[in-house]
Amino acid sequence: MGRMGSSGGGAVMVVAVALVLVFGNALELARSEEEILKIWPMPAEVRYGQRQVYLSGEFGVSTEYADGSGILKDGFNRMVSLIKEDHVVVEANLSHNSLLLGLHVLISSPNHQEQLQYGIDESYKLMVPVPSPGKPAYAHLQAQTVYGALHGFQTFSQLCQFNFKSKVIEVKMAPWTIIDQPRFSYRGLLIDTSRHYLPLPVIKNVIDSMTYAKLNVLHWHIVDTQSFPLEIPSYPKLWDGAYSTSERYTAADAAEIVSYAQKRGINVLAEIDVPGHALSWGIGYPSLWPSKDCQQPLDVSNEFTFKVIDGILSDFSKIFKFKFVHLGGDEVNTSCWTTTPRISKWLKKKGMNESQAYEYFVLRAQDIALSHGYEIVNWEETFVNFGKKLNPKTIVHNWLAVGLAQQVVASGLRCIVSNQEKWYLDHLDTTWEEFYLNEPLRNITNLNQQKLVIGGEVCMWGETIDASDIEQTIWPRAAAAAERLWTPYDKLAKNMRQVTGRLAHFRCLLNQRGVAAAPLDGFGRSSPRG
Ligand code: CP6
Repeated sequence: MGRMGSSGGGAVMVVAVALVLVFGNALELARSEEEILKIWPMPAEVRYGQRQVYLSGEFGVSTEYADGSGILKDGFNRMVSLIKEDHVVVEANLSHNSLLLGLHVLISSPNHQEQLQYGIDESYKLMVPVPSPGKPAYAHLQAQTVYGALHGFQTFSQLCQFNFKSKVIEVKMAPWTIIDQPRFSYRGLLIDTSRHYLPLPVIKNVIDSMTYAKLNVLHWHIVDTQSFPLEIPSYPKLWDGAYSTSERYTAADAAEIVSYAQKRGINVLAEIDVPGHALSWGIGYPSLWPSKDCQQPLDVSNEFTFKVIDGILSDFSKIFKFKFVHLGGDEVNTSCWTTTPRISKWLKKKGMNESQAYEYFVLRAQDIALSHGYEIVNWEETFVNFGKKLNPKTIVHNWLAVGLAQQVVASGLRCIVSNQEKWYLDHLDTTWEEFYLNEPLRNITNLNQQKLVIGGEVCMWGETIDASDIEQTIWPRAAAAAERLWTPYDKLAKNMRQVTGRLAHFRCLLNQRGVAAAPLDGFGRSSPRG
């Protein structure tokens, strides 16, 4: 409730009182609705009532779906433990009049073997009835795919709470009907394991926390200048570039991360950032460097460079099943190419200047990725420099200019929005409100062009964070972006006061689930609170 400030003249006061008498009730209702609907991100359509129902002690899942991979069952079990939050729950029984026996799940997709992939149907419909006294009933969840059902589980978990008096799990404001689907198909979070190694349990925790906010792509910026932690069987000396013998991922570890994420409805977008962010590759294979004292970008004149890229992407194709791979291409300073006599001679022979050589490199890397069945994501510099020469399957990843997406989609290419002023989590002074208000379709009015913006991504670059503080730097601000990417535009709260209460509640929920989300007013970890 807002407090009333001191009022000016008496007449103003009288009018104000009259207005409150006439409209006060309506305003009050509107506000309490926002306070009550503590679901994050806000679903597309929500209807609710005023009754209270309880989860039976035997609350279980029932379905006709042949859950061979166990995705549905495991998802349900994770949901139940999220709901219980480790409390000692007393089994609700028939003395609780409105008892929910379980959740009945209907998967309507004809293809039961549905693989997780970009663009799959993530919609769901959730109904929580009010059972009549003495006649327990089931809640119902319908989805086209198991991954839609997983989102439904997340929403259901947010309707439930532990009642500290009766010690049972209750759902208030039943009956509920929620019809939901994401606004954008690509809702990403970048992690960077080159600047700081992130242990596997940390990455798994990040994946779990993403599911709470319905994010669905983990962009794994695996290697960069600083270190090369991943085993590449085709070129086994590459991970000589790891920080240490233990700060590494085996190929099997990477496959395990992909499988862990997939089971939770999250695709993994693997990145190699070539040619400008690849110095660590040369620790094991020094011939990839222009020279011993000028070590990046990767040597454009050396066929071995492209052989190694081919080997990496060949190994990737066995592990990273997402249809996209990220080839970087940002921040390329070509001076090592011109100052190294061997390479400068090669450039002259080929009749290329530095910028043409950069283009040659990026396009050749694209061709290699295509040959392994991938579509390509590249950072925005490649679009700014080469425009329509990029393969038409390229997705341009915006990070610099606000408004770049408009130019990308006007040229017919697809775009992912991550502009650094708004969606860089390592910028500790960017507030959650700024994350929330960053609109991916800004100034894009043409419907066909809007469809080319496949979504957005918040970026947790690793230079200044590690396992000790990654969670509180990601959360709760990533959640603000997650609602922007999930909730229909016209349902997004325009009034930041209304959204604050809901996000504060979600942040508490993250804490209760063991995620070290920072307070809303503390933006990053170390920024002044204010
Ligand atoms: N590493 C790589 C980075 C960044 C980029 N690429 C980056 C640049 C500026 C800021 C934050 C991150 N650390 N490989 C740019 C896409 Cl402010």
